[in-house]
Amino acid sequence: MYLLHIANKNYSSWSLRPWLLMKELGIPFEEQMHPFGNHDYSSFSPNGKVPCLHDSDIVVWDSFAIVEYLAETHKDVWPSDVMARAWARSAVAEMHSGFNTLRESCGMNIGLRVELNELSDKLLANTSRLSAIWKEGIETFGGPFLAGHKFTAVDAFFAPIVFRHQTYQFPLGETEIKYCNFLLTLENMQLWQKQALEESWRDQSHEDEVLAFGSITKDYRCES
Ligand SMILES: N[C@@H](CCC(=O)N[C@@H](CS)C(=O)NCC(=O)O)C(=O)O
Repeated sequence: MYLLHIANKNYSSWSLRPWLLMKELGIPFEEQMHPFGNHDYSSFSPNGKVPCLHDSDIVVWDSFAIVEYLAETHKDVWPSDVMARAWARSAVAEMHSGFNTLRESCGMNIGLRVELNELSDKLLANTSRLSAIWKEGIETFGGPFLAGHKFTAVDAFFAPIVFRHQTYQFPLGETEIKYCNFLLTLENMQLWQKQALEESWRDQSHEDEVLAFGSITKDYRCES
């Protein structure tokens, strides 16, 4: 049985990716939660970060590597169509190595609703590129998922952005907002969100990150 090490569901965008992918594809796994601030991740993860997947004595760290490891034995990780697969891999790679302003100024904090202090040019450049990728995927491959009619790794990689959009409401087009609303209806997105809201841990650095870029208008989390 796979063992997936993750951190707080409220904050850990990287943890969400493999968790959601495995849930959506029906790949059985156990999860182990390590709240930020209380644990030394290097005891189970070579780079001291989550997510980290253990499969017997094989250890795979980094969300992209985990997805590729799973793809070796699970054919539905990537789209079956060669063109959709090439597009999905490119979009995942771009997400994994880019969108720095969006990540920094709109950190994942699922329980909050936040009014951003400003929509900087750099943030708008990120959101407009995001819109272009999503629109292209949905229009080219027919939706409702980014690379066609099935949930694949590319949806898992952008799922944290869906939660970020729910929190910060940065500008997106009609097609992209429809995609966000659709992804939020998935049972496993709802399960992750429910568990995130039930967490009582707070990590000050993640809380401070939000306050550096905006003001909190609502907090749906249970009491800390
Ligand atoms: N590129 C890595 C990033 C992993 C990462 O930054 N994880 C964060 C949590 S979301 C972490 O473990 N932070 C703890 C630390 O840096 O000490 C991936 O895709 O898995």
